Parts: sequence; structure tokens; C-alpha cells
Amino acid sequence: MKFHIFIDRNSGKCIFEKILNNLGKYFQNFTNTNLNPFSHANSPFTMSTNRRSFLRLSAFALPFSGINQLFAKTPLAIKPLVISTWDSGQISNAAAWPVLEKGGRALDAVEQAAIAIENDINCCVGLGGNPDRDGHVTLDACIMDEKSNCGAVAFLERIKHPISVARKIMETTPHVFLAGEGAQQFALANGFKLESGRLSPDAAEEYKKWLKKAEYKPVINIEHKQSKTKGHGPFAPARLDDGSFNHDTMGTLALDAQGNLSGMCTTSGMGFKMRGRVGDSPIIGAGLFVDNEVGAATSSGQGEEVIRVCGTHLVVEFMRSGLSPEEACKKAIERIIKPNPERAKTFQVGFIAVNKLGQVGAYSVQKGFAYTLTTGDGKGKVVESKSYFS
Ligand code: SD4
Repeated sequence: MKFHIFIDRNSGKCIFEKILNNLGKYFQNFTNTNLNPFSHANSPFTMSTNRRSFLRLSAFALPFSGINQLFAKTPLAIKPLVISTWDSGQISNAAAWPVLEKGGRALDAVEQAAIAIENDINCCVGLGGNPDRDGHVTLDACIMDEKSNCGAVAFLERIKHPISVARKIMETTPHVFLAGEGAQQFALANGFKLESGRLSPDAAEEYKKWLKKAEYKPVINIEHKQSKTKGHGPFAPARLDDGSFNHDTMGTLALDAQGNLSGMCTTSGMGFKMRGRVGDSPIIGAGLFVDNEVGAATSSGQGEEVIRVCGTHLVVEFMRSGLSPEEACKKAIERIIKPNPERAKTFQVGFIAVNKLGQVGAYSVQKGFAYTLTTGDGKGKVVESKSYFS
């Protein structure tokens, strides 16, 4: 490799360009070895496959310290931002945004996102959701912050805000995960109110319908495209018959003004599930994963398929290796599909992800998955995800 750095010595601009040209060749040599903005090993000054070239390059480059600075600089992140699963993520994002806009913590924003959707009466999150096959609503939720603190509840009954119980576990106990009766006991001991356990009118009607056949048959949740579909099945149509928004499991990721990431996932799980069944949503690494150095991911869909591959952990690890959020989600979806592509035609899984730079992405098994992104102007923008099957 030749360096023509003396030719244009009188013009800083030219020197700069020449050096960049040569460094560009260096970069080309290394792009196949996982060039990514999150790894210190990717500085052109630390790559060492050719020691002589490296030393020569360093010697030439040192006097022009601006170049070192150029490569040391990480692109500015787009922040704050909040991204949630589905078009119903508009409800969650609208509750999270005021926290972020005021410079608040991503963790507080995602908790507010969860509370808003848990308050809303709908098929799939909170106490208004569809029950299990014995007629009881059981809730799953988890939360994770920028320091890898996390808390989770599963199979929790008659408590309105499972997300806040999860946060309480995270902040006040040595544990991560409480389930069932123990989780409820903990909630009551910490001032959460015991609710009646009555089904919402919608859920009661759905349960009555379901009991006629009493079959547990998950259907593909392509709710984004189902606006005219009647009946929820285990999953929900995008809008109810009266035109109001309906939705599915809510996963929310936020990047705050300080550049910190947090996430949450909350659900009443698959409708008419077996009693005691727990899906991916409360499982750290399945329904949600946050690594503040890299990014965060959350999921919606057939939980069993996500658990099998530790889905959101996988997405974050793919981002760590240099993939964009969308590429990382796609790779994780492909991992789910690979063992049995025929079977994959029968279920839905969707991932959303954000990296440290504020880039977001999504990918799903089936067409019809969507996410809501809020940043800048505070308005939630619904984006349809790419999918494996069209
Ligand atoms: C579950 N993943 O319980 C949840 C359900 C869901 O969109 O996400 N539905 O398996």
C-alpha cells in the first residue's frame, strides 16, 4: 500500500482525502471480519493482520491527529426514542414519550408504556385480556434497565399492573423472577390491590364462544391486516367491531436522552392457554433483552417458538456482531424457521430492535407484523415489518 501524504502537504483537505483513500482500502480488507461500531477491535489502528502495514500506517497517521479523532467518533445517536410492537404501540408510546421528552429515564418511560396498555381493556394485555382455558386471566411481564437489572412475573392473577410488580422485584429483592401465588403474595405485601378476578365483558364473550369447542389452536396473529376480522381467537384483530384499537402483547424499548436503553414486555399470554402455561413475554432473553452497550429487543407472537431460541438475546448478540437491528431480527427469525420451515407456516413471531445509535428494525415470520416508532416530533409512526413469508 502506498501513501502519498507528502504530495499535498500544503492543503489539509487533500492530505485528509489521500489518507482516507488508503484507509478505505484497509477497511475493505476488514469488512468481512465483522466491522462494527460497538467493538474496540475495529479501529483501523488496532487491526493487526499485517503488522508491517499497520506500523507504517500508524507512523504516517499520527501527525494528523484529526484522523484518529475522526475514527474515534461514534455517529450521534438518534435519541430519545421509543418503539413498541404493533400499531397499538401508539397507546404505549404516547405514555412513554412525555417521560423521554423531559429528559427522563428510559426505564420510567417503558414502565409508563406498560401501565397505559395494562389500563386499556383489550384482549391481550392486562386483566381485560382473554383467560386461560379454565377461565382465569393470568399475566406475564418483565422489565430490564441499562445496568442489566431485571425483574419478571409470570402466572400472576388479579393484579392490575404486572409490570410494576416486576419492577418492584427488580428493585427491592435479590431475585429476578416470581411466579403464581408467590408473585401475588409479593404484590399484596407491597401495596398492590387485589382485583375482583371477573372477566371483562369482551373476554367473557370470547371465552363463552371458545368453550363451545374448547380447542387450543393458536392462530397466526397478523392483526395489522385483520381489521375486518371478527372474533379474537387467541390473538386480536387490529380494531374491534366498534372501531376502537385492539392489539396483542406489548413490548416497548426506549433510548433516553442520556443514551441509556431499557425495555419491557407485558401480556395476558395466549388466549385459552393451558392453566399454568407461561410464554416468552416474562422471560429475560426470550420476550425481552437489553444490553446497554449494544441494543435491545422484544418480541410478540407464539412464545414457545421464541423461548426455543432465546429470541431477543439472539437478536442483541447479532447486533453485537455488527448487524443492523433489522438484519439481526431477520437472522433470529430465520433461526426459528430453519429446523422446520413447514411448521413455521403455521405461526407468527415478530421481533423489534433498537441499537445504541438509535437505529431501529423489525422482522417477522408472517406478513402483518408492525411496530410504532416515536421520536423527534413525538408522533407515533406505524411501520409495517418485513417478513419471511409474504
Ligand atoms: C405469549 N408471546 O404468551 C405471547 C403472546 C403474544 O402476540 O405475543 N402475542 O406467547
